[in-house]
Amino acid sequence: MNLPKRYLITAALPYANGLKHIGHLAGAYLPADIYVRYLRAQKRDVAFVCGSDEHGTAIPIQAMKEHTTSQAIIDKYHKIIQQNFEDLGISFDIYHRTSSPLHHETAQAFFKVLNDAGELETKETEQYYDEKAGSFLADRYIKGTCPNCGFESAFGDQCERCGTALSPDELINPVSTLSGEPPVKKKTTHWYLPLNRHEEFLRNWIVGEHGDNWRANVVGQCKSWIDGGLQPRAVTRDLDWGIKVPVAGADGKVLYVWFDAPIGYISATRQWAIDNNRDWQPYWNDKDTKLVHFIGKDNIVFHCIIFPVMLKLHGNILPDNVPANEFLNLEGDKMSTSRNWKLEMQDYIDDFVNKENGGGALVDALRYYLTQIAPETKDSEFTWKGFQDAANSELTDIFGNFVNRAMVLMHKLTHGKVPPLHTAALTEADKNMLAQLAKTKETVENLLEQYKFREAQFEVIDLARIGNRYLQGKEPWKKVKQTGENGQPTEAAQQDIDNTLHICLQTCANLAILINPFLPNTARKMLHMFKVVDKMLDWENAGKTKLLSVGYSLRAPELLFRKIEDEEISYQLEKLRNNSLAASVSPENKTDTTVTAPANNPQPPAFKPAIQFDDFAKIDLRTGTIVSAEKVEKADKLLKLSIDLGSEVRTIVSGIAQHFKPEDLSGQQVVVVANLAPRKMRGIESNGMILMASDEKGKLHFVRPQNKINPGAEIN
Ligand code: B3M
Ligand code: ZN
Repeated sequence: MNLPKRYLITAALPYANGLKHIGHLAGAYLPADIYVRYLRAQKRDVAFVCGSDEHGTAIPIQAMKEHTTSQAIIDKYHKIIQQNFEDLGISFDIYHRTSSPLHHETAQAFFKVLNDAGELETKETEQYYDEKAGSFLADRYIKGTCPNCGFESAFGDQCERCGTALSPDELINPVSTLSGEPPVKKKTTHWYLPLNRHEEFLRNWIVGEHGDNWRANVVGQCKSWIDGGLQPRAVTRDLDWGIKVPVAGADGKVLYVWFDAPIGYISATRQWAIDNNRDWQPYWNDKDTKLVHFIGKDNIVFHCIIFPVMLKLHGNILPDNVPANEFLNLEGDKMSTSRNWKLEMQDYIDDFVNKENGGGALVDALRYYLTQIAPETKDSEFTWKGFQDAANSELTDIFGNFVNRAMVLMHKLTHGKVPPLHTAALTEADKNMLAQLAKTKETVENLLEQYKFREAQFEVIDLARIGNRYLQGKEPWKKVKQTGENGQPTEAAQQDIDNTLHICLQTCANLAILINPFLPNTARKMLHMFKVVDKMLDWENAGKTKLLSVGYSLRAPELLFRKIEDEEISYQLEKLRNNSLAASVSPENKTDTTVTAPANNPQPPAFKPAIQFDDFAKIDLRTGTIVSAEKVEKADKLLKLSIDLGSEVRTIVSGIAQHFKPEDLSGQQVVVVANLAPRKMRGIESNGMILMASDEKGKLHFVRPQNKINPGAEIN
């Protein structure tokens, strides 16, 4: 194999507009990290760059939602996301920001090179404009009725109800979300990247050069784009958030976020080089650099069509591969922020990592499962049960168990020391096991070089599985009973015990090296037990059979993993359902469905910020008695309740159908927030909210007076 001189590995820059979920992690960051850790163990020259994507309309839109500024949004999410990655062991060499001056400068210079060379076109078009707000409207800023499903709040780029991709012209009765007024059309000039001029180059490069070595889904998507005919693509926008177009007379215009974001890889590399006293240029200009973009499938066109054209025109190298992943679903459904059907990195860290001493084992458990189900060729699915099985049956019962048995037996049968190898006494099984080490190394290496992380990890676990089988077959615990006249094991028996444990321990050392790219915390823990230094993890050591020296005494074994309990899984499932229910009914109802942590996760949620008494006094809490209850049609979580509040009988819709049978409810006393503004749910007007508390299993209970009292009584 002809090795490149250096590697530049990028992972998609996450928008700093909200928390990122495990689908993002599994799609780009984790596979990139595994690959980079492998390259580093191979001592190859590698830079792993990433950072926040801080432009585009997504940012000001989030700022509107959170009633704050765009700057505050990017500052907030950049910090959280960066920390999340660090907590989960994603080992970027730099996590940069596209809001940095260095990036603005890099992106503007890039644009100028293309524009000065005549590689961009300008065109005047008509675009929606909000006269009241005095601003052009990005597609997302226009709402109207979806021509496809009739949903009244569809966005100008997409209907969130039926999923159809839209353009603002297709909306019926469009209004501006800035002022609520209907927008008008106004003329504006923009710069375009004429992709149509580069069709032949793209076809030759993607289909011709890489048709056989890139993933089929990537080549397929690109091919159908090119076959459909490429159009000039606008690379500027009328927007006040972004990188100013560096041309006279372009006031009020910024670079399109998808023009500047990939240049973020270059500016990140520049900043990394500055910080480390390196030269960034060869990483982007020298043909002997291997550039690999790790992304999710929704970013394929940008990384395989648009950015490569930009790079070619600018005189940079092109990516060698773009191993894009498909999507990760969650418990039978697509992950979605608006429907709150997701598992955020932050959630996993809060619930599993931060509560655990060090948390490394649980970081690795997540990394393990996400790689096991990596959507490399088709969409795949995260289920909590699957996570539990992966952690318990594979990590703990196979990998952890093998290492633990080898260590325990070594302490029992060979005085806590690495026993010698008696070559003359080697059995067929011993020889096969020793030969397996080199075989597994080669297989794992080949798979990693081809970005087949799921299979590569499988092979590592398989080595532990083979090790377990070997140890089981050799039965050193029985051999120790083959004693001679002195009561000690016979020489033959002791030699066989020595050989078995020697080979098992060398297998453990190999496992540490091979698992290191995937589960770095586990590898480190193993080093500690073996009392060896980091250097042992160098990839060139894999396959070797003399990694732990004979006579060397090793530490007592520590468990590498812990089992995931059933309660932890049911808690997560309940939390997922309740969060999505809260999103599907109303924000106010969130308190109806808060789940508290299970007993072995005893942290209740943090307290909300202090309020003044006057704030509290605004809430009108009353006792009520349920008169009747019925299920709401086509909503398996909602009940429609009639509640006697003394002076009137109210209708309240509550998300409690999975906790109570309607027929059990009449006569029950509850506490009602009586002055909550009415809200329609599934066409029924709900007038108030019932207070609930949830137990450690997530089951809901009514909060009510100690003894039954008159309905309508005030609660202070
Ligand atoms: N921020 C979209 C995304 O997070 C975008 C990626 C940019 S990579 C240069 O999916
Ligand atoms: Zn629709």
